[in-house]
Amino acid sequence: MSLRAALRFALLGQLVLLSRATVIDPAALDACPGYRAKNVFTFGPKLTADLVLAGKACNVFGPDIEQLKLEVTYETTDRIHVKITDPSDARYEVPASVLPRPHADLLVSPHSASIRFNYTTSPFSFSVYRASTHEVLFSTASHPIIFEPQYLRVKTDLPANANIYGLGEHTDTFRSPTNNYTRTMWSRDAYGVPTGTNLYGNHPIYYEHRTSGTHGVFLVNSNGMDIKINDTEGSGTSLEYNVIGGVLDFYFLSGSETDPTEVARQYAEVVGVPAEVPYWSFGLHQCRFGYQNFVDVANVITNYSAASIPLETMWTDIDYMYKRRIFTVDPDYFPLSRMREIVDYLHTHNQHFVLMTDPAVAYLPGQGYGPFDRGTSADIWLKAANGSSPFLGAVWPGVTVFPDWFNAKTQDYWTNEFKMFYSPDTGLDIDGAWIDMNEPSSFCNYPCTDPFEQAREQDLPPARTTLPPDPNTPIFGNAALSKRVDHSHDDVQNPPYAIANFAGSGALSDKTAYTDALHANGLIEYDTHNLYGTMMSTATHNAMLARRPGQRTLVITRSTFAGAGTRVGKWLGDNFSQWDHLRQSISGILGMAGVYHVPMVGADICGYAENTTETLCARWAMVGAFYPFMRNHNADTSISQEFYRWPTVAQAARNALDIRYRLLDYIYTAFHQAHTDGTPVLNPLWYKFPKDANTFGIDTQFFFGDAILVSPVLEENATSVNAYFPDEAFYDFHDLSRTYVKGGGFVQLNDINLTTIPVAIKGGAVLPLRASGAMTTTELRKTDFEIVIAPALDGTASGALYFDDGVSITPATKTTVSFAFKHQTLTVKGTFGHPLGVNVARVRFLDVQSAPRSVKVNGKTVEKSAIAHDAQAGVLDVTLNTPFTRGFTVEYQ
Ligand SMILES: *[C@@H]1O[C@H](CO)[C@@H](O)[C@H](O)[C@H]1NC(C)=O
Ligand SMILES: *[C@@H]1O[C@H](CO)[C@@H](O)[C@H](O)[C@H]1NC(C)=O
Ligand SMILES: *[C@@H]1O[C@H](CO)[C@@H](O)[C@H](O)[C@H]1NC(C)=O
Ligand SMILES: *[C@@H]1O[C@H](CO)[C@@H](O)[C@H](O)[C@H]1NC(C)=O
Ligand SMILES: *[C@@H]1O[C@H](CO)[C@@H](O)[C@H](O)[C@H]1NC(C)=O
Ligand SMILES: *[C@@H]1O[C@H](CO)[C@@H](O)[C@H](O)[C@H]1NC(C)=O
Ligand SMILES: *[C@@H]1O[C@H](CO)[C@@H](O)[C@H](O)[C@H]1NC(C)=O
Ligand SMILES: *[C@@H]1O[C@H](CO)[C@@H](O)[C@H](O)[C@H]1NC(C)=O
Ligand SMILES: CC(=O)N[C@H]1CO[C@H](CO)[C@@H](O)[C@@H]1O
Repeated sequence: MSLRAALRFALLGQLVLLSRATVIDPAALDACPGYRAKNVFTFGPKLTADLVLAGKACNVFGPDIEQLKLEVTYETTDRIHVKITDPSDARYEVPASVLPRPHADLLVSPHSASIRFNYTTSPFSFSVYRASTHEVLFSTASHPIIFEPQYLRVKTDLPANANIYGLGEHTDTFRSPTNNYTRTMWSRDAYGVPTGTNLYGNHPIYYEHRTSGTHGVFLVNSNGMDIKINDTEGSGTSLEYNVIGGVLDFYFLSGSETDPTEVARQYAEVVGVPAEVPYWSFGLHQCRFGYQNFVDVANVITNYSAASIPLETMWTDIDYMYKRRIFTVDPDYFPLSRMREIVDYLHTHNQHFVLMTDPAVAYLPGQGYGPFDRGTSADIWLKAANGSSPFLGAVWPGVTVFPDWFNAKTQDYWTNEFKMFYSPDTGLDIDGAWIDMNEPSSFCNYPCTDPFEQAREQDLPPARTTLPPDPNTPIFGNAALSKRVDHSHDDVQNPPYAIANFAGSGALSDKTAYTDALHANGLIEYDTHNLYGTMMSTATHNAMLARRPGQRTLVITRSTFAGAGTRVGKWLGDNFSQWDHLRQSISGILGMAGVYHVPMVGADICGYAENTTETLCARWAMVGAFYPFMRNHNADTSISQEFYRWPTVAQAARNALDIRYRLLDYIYTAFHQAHTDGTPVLNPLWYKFPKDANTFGIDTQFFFGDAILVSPVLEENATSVNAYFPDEAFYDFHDLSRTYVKGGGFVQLNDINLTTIPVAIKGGAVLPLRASGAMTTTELRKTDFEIVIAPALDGTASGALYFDDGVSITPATKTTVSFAFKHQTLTVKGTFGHPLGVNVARVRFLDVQSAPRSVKVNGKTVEKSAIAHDAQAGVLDVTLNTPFTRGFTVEYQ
């Protein structure tokens, strides 16, 4: 959550911004000399070369580096690693401690690779093409590479109107705009700003889709950058990286010619598969900024239960803190003993509790504030440029220091603070952690020469008058780099190329830690800024793990970098209660869950800032039931928006939660699959219909899992939606009726009242659904299954179910079930290591036009009384009521 006053500054920033971002003439860059390749060696899967400046330096934003090193490695048959570095200088690279790289010991021959690297020597340019078709996927031809101390440029030509997805975090359409467009990567506490500006996190990966296939390009670089995508002339799109540091470190992923999700699995091989989260975390979460005291918090819990809306997890924002200092409770408003009562109450009712923790620690020397004192004696704060005192910012509690996640002692500090404050015995026994403000955000405007003054001006809790003690000299260096990066000749505050940072005045250090702030291992924020949130995520994940060893954690963060999903989930930040923010949330969750592998994601339901309305909140409650992470949250000055506040919203929430809970094991299974191999848990339509160009731009509908098509109403006052149905059978989730549009087409769905959301099952799916009505996920796990078979046009269907204890990282026992349907026979097979403990109540076959002559279960004809055929809906129900402890078959004739 952002400071209300921050809005004022953000708007000021907007006026100043455009003057700061660098505008360059593309023709001038193309006139640069580029490089010539020398000493090209190829041996097996590796190619190396020296790149020598090929003419008079153009020195656009600093001196061109004379000689570079090129290294190309075929790491798998589907992945090529291309790295261009300066051999004479230790330039910054994303440390492997933050983003571990895949092992590439099974090197492959270029001849067996599905994509290949090609190059020209003079001038040097390179391309990557698909081996089967020779189609060029990436090419720098006619766009010389520029490599300067603080400016790197690589540009590729792409087809006209290219379908590009990714390069988040962003608020644009899911398919990237291609016309005169700049995407900026620089983590920022973004509040109330227009679309198209830099946001909280950074994922420099894109997938490009063509009807001939889908591939991916990942630039491993955490420095600030502008990525320009331009199809102004309409003749072809260009994509240009303008990066202000680091090295060129690309992974090219071949994807596949037929299945777009293949590229997601290949990307997971590079950045890691998403973490599994606890079963309970798929339940409904309630939060707000502005709960006044513990009585308020308790009342929300009882009011949910009185309204029969299943509340799984209660959250509390920074309100609970004493003067907004982390690891404290306000003794008058949120006394520890009463908060412990609330946590106990939740736990005895199989419900859960989450609290917010920010990174910034109140700077309170000599005042007995333990978290500050312990961090000071451990000497783990991020340092000012001179390395001798902590870097100071101004955040919620006033003047603050920031933990330095690169300091090897910071994890112990953080783990210990979590252990003490969140102790089950003496503190608050949280079930999940919520981390915010980790861009890192500072309210101090640039130049932040006097954070004390700025804290006073911004009414942040009391300004301190005592001077900071000299901190101890750092006692170790985390050897992320062999040589310290030499930035002595660089202007790290105002680099010659100014990325289009939207924060405050646009200066890189505005509203955050200074770019010259120094880490324990010698790295500076100029290089590592975009990693801060992700490193805090790792430390928090580890601290939570230390509290409950062996158990999955739920950590929800605001700022992320590539790879964050291996440890944490994320919410989309401080949105507004506006219809377009409801719409944007779909593109946002598709990016996180479908491209970046941060699948535990959701937007603040009903909107964070401003006042929601009954209709917006009703529609949003229903869309939110299909976010993997479903949380209602709002701001302190907004009207209350718990779902029970309006009868319509309460009913909408009950209806949508009913669908969500029935599908909970289905989405849990999808998460397990994602954790296993990186298969996305949410899918844009084109992932499933890659040849249908109508689907490429659709981001108002999506697949929850791979078979539940959600087509919500997203316009104010609308009661209909023009939904696209690709060329396949679909079945309405509510009445199971079938829709088929030959070749695919739009269908206007009418009379969608405020408590209904259109949801359809894609033909080809077998769904293990739970019974409805559970008020907690614990209760849900005790309800029976019904198996729904929705045949594809070819008459077949398949599905899966994964089940375990729901909390262990490595469960002792697991159940894995597969469902296959063909020739009017459902075959269920599995290993039932973890007892489901419930029955299969019935099996429901869809698209059965006439009553069957007979139905057999495990080859034995069943009694007529166990069969019901609804000719109108085309549904055949077979009642089983047998324990779900082994496989079985059901066939009809
Ligand atoms: C490789 O590059 C050369 C030089 O541009 C070009 O002539 C050749 O066609 C390329 N090969 C493929 C398979 O694209
Ligand atoms: C490109 O966008 C910039 C900034 O939004 C604008 O000033 C410029 O006129 C646009 N140029 C073209 C060719 O559309
Ligand atoms: C896109 O190309 C046009 C025409 O060359 C140019 O004027 C504009 O500045 C470019 N936009 C960006 C964002 O680079
Ligand atoms: C809970 O419900 C009661 C009765 O409707 C209402 O007076 C109260 O304001 C509600 N409190 C909260 C925190 O929701
Ligand atoms: C180091 O820099 C900080 C912040 O600019 C400053 O407050 C401090 O006095 C400096 N310390 C020394 C020893 O120069
Ligand atoms: C929201 O509603 C409250 C209470 O009616 C009002 O005080 C506040 O100004 C409203 N906020 C906005 C942004 O309209
Ligand atoms: C929806 O209806 C309300 C009340 O008639 C009106 O004020 C509002 O402008 C309408 N919104 C849209 C987007 O048409
Ligand atoms: C809303 O529509 C659903 C589905 O058509 C229907 O079951 C329900 O009764 C309607 N609700 C109201 C309040 O009209
Ligand atoms: C500035 C900001 O945080 N915008 C967010 C508002 O919410 C939408 C989803 O509702 C996000 O996509 C935006 O990033």
